[in-house]
Amino acid sequence: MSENQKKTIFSGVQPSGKLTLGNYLGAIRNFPILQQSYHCIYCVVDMHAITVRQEAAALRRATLEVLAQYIACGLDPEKSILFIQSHVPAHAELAWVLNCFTMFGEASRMTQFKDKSAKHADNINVGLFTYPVLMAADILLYQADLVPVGVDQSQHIEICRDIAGRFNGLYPGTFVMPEGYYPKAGEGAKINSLADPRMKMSKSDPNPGGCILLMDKPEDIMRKFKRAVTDSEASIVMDPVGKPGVSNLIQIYALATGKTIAEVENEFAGKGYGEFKPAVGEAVVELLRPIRERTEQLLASKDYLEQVYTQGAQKAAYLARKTLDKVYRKVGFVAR
Ligand code: ATP
Ligand code: LTN
Repeated sequence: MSENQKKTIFSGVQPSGKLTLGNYLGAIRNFPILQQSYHCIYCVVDMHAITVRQEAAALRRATLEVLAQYIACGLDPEKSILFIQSHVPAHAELAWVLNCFTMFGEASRMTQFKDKSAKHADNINVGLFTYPVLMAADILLYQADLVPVGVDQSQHIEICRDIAGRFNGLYPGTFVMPEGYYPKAGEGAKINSLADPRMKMSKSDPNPGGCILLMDKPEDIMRKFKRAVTDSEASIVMDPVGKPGVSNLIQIYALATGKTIAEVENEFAGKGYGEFKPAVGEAVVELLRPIRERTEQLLASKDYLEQVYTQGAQKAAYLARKTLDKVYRKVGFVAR
């Protein structure tokens, strides 16, 4: 495929804490696969992260850690544009314009807003409310065709498409209409908490036992899997409704080993949780070991990371500016 025919991919991850196995299996794992055949742009969305209170030093550390983990998970800064959202002012600038093309009612319907408002009842700020508009700006600035994310983000992709459609209706030909690119069911679409398998594994989960972090040490990973909540009926079969805990573990084991769900069920037919849980732990330890080691090396090379995010921001800013100029012209702002 020639360079000009390649489609554009955009995605982002918040540096709101330490990355989890859910972030990896649901989203980041797919990022490097796509960089061969698409123009890929991957962002660390620090401006989204401050919709929830963050400690400044921790946010700075987490931002560099997500960038390092992008590279450790296989993204190549020579092939993909890797950058930090707050380094490209066009994100905030386009978000303002799009705020004026987003209806209060449609933003009110976002389940993430409702969930986070309930979780942070003492800080229901306007940024949390307009979070999806900033996310729409991220995507539309780069005229992205595809957005690889976990299924929990599908409502945000839909509102982005609604905003783009409304804007294009008034000002034809402004934005490419993006599409979500989700893992299939059973292929990492939704990894659940080990402590409460009906809930999504989330980096902001207050219960650390439920969450495997990419930087967890092998002994911590083993302990968390051995304590994973399952059920009293010790059979290893996929049944997401009746046996959510075991089904979550089967999915994780299948993804970590490259086996199908049926192969996993066969492998453990007639065996109990005492054998299965440590096997899942070991598979995940091996999956994450190279990522953790590479991340540690990269975090020790601050100059290299700085070079990656500086060059990434330059390339991103050039592309973003082109779209922003077009939008400013269409809405009637006087050219600078
Ligand atoms: P937070 O807990 O701060 O809201 P998060 O853990 O949900 O964060 P994000 O930064 O919002 O993580 O998400 C990064 C990417 O990881 C998104 O594409 C999201 O869909 C995906 N993702 C997050 N958690 C999971 C999960 N448990 N299973 C599958 N994909 C997930
Ligand atoms: N809301 C996303 C993070 C995000 C994003 C984006 C993902 C912000 N901007 C643009 C894809 C494209 C999340 O994963 N929670």
